[in-house]
Amino acid sequence: MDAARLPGTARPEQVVAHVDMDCFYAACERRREPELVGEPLVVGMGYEGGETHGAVATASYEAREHGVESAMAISEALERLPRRADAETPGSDHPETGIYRPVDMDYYESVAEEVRALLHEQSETVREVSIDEAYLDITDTVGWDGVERWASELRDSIESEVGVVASVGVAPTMSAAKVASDREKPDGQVVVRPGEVRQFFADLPVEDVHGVGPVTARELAELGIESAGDLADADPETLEGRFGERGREIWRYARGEDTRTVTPRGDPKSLSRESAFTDAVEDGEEKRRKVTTLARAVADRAHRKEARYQTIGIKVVEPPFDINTRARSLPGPVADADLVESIALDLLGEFEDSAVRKLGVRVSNLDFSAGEQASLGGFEAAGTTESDGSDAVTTESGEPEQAGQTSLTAFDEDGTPSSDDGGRPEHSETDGQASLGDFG
Ligand code: TTP
Ligand code: MG
Repeated sequence: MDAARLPGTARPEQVVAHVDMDCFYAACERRREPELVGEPLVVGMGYEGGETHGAVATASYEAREHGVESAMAISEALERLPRRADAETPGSDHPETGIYRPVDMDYYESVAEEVRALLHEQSETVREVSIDEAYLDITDTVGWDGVERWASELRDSIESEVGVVASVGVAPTMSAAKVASDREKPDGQVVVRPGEVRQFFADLPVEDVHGVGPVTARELAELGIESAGDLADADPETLEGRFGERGREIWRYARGEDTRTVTPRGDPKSLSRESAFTDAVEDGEEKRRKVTTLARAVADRAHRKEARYQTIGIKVVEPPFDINTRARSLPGPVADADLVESIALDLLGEFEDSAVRKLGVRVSNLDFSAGEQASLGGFEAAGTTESDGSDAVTTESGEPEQAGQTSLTAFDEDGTPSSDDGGRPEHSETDGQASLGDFG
């Protein structure tokens, strides 16, 4: 059967590539520290050298052989793969040891930026879905002929020019391309041609079907549906009865039908950075230091994206989950790192005596229209007015959000929920991956 001509396939001729870096954070660490190549390497979020708290952001493939995987507690990872230094102490009976590193999002983001630049040379239609993956519509730039060579050259250039390793999947639909990029990881590529999509899915576990998470997979298993092929052959009415409209949707995906086309994202609505303390902090100086660092990181991000901002805000999380946001709007859009810092610090003043477990800084009301820098005139006026307490500068969204209702990553308004990977925000401009939640 020719999957490309199934009803519901929008552009039969569409050629979609999905590019996903291999053990991305670990690959970044290896890029700047080549001695780590070939070693079992674990990158921990909320982890600090020598400690046992935090969670695994990613593990190198060597570390995965020891059962270490993303989102596992560092303490558990350490049981499976002891830290190198620990094992060197006399009496250790662990011959196999690994190296642990804390996350460094700024660095990974800069590496991701280099990869993105390279991808944008390949096609005008690139959709970034997370820090390390993107879809490319290569219908016009590559087509089906020679697509294997294209994928292989792309992987080579990512490796030689950026210094990280990518896997690539190419298929007529986005969902098949995504599954394909995962099939031969690491350092792999898989091409699924039109007409092969349904066969390609047939033997895969049902979790590989777009829109099927672990919960749905369990329910499907109860119906005797374990492979994508089983799902494709199931009665759509029965599925609809059980799962509603989504039942028919996953049935279609399992049959290789996917009408989505690769659409580049619009500009983000806000940019933010946030960071958690290991234990709640009361010390004013320490809080100010963190906010200063975050403010600089956000201003730098905005600068790289050529975005000006009219609103500057902070997020303060008090234990256990009290999320407070404060923001101040300026009379016009600006681009001034010092102003981000001084307003963020000023807003933090209200929390001078609070115990704080997480802090964030955000700029919003973004303006991408002007390539040139904002004139400082508007700024200084704003700054002055602000300290005068004039109406020209307003404080907004001063209401504390309800504890437990807002996820810690909700600070990022621009994150659209991902339909690609079980709810991880697709367009997170925030620090770190949302899936790991908080690791205070
Ligand atoms: P992934 O692409 O899912 O994982 P990966 O690149 O580490 O490994 P793979 O070779 O299987 O693609 O995620 C990209 C990065 O996102 C990953 O390097 C670290 C981060 N991440 C988290 O912080 N938490 C998570 O739970 C996951 C899955 C990823
Ligand atoms: Mg990856």
